[in-house]
Amino acid sequence: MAGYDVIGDIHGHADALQRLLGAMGYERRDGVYRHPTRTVVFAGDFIDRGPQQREVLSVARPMVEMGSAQAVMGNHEFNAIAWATADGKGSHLRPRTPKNNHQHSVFLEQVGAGSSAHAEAVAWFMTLPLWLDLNGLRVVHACWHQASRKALAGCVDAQARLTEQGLHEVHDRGSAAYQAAEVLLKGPEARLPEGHTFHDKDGHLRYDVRLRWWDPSAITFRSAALGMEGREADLPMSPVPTAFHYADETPVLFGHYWMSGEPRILSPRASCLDFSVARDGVLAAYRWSGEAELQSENLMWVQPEAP
Ligand SMILES: [Mn+2]
Repeated sequence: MAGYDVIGDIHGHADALQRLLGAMGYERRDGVYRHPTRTVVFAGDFIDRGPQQREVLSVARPMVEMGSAQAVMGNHEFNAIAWATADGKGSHLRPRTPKNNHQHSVFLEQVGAGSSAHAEAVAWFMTLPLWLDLNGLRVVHACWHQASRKALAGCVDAQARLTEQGLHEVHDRGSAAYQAAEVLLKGPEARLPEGHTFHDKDGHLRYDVRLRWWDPSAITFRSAALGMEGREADLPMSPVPTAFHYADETPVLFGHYWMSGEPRILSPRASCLDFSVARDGVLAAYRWSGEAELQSENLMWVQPEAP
């Protein structure tokens, strides 16, 4: 049985990444971190914020190219590709609006917008699969969802990598492929029952909630909604759509959700590894060795700053 060390969202924290690799027994030889018996799987979101985004790519990319790691695409790699790709109608797949430019500015400054390093980074992001179905373990950035994977069948190759045409298709708002990519890379949402809304932490009126899809006990809007931060009572106790609930035997690991507190397993078959290294948290990994049920004792983590 292959051993996989799955690493959550890194967001430009290269020092933490290298300390985590070192703590797991990876050694850098000829510029590439390797382990005698184990393989890293990156859960996506290498970039977007954090002080060392280029350095993160210069650690992760050679590992993937030399076979000591695999990786899936995060929503921020997806957005970076779209920002850099012409839509054929005079704009870009991610339009260069002031808001989108601002969101992307830290990456663009560090990599140099339009530089060869920028082009190389985007080309590498395009090689990342949207999911990995390994032997006994699954990895995806935000949500494993069979119907969404099926809806993307015409947009990806046999390794689940977006094709050039698929990339354009997943940016066609309203298409099934667009929705499916949103679910896998950004996570599922559900529309509140008629007449219900809530205000998010920025005071914006919301009609949809993000779902705790990994928790089989999250069956009402109130228990399933993420990020309510104390405003759960605003939500109804009515049943939530359960189409996104993960009920498969094969364990799945993912990132994306900015969890806080000490890393822990959220559910024996589905658990998040993003413990917010870019927001006063830690960089976490799960060391998998074939078990069907995920165990908290297999988690490892490091602080963003060296002690
Ligand atoms: Mn993410």
